[in-house]
Amino acid sequence: MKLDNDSMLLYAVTDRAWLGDRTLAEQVEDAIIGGVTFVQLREKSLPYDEFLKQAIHIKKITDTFKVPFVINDNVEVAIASDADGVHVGQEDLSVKKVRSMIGSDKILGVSVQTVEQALKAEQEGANYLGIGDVFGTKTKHDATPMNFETVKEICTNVSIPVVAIGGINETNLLELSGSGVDGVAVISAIFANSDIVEACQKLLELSKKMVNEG
Ligand code: TZP
Ligand code: MG
Repeated sequence: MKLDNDSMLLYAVTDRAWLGDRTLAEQVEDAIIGGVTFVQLREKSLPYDEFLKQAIHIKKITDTFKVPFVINDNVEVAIASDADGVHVGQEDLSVKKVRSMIGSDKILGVSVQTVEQALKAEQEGANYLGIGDVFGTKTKHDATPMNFETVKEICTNVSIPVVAIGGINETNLLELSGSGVDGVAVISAIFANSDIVEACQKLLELSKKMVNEG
C-alpha cells in the first residue's frame, strides 16, 4: 500500500498507562476527533485474546473515521483483526518476513535508528518509517536517542514517508522544522492529556506548520 504523506502528520500511539477512568476506545475516538491522521495500537502486556478484542474494537472506530490503523509488533493480531497493517522494530520479525505474512496491500511501518536500517527497511517493503527517540522520551525506557543530523540524513535518503517519535509535545514540535519528517508520532502528549481532543488539535496545527516550514 502506498501511503499519502499527510497521513503521517499526527500519528497516535496508544498506551494504556494513561487510561484513567476511560476506555482505550474512547480515548482513540477523542484523538481522531481532535485530528489524528493515523493510529497504532501498542500493547506490550495484553494476552493474545484481549489484544485481539481491543484491535477489533478500535478497528471499527478507525474505519468509521477512515483513519489508517496498525498493530505494534503482533502480526497475528494484525491479520486476525484485519487491521490496515503492522508496525515493527529492529528486534521484531524481519521486514521481509512480515511483508510475506501480511501481503502487499497492507501497511508496514518500521522503526529505524540509522540510515542503513532505513534504506534496508525501504528496500524490503516498508511503507513508512518511524524514527527516534528525537527528544528524550519518558515513555519507552530502552529508546535510543537520535540526533537531528541523523533525522535529516534518513529523510533525505528515503522516498517513503517518515514520522518522528520520542518526547514530542506542543513546546518542542516546531524544533523538527527543516528535518524533513512528514509528521510526528506521539504517546504521552496525547494520551496523558486530560483533554485529548484539544491536545490533538494543537499538535496537528503545529505539525502542519512544521512540515510546511520544511
Ligand atoms: N519509540 C521510540 S520513543 C517511543 C517509542 C514507542 C515512545 C514515545 O512516547 P512519548 O510519550 O510520545 O515520548
Ligand atoms: Mg516492536
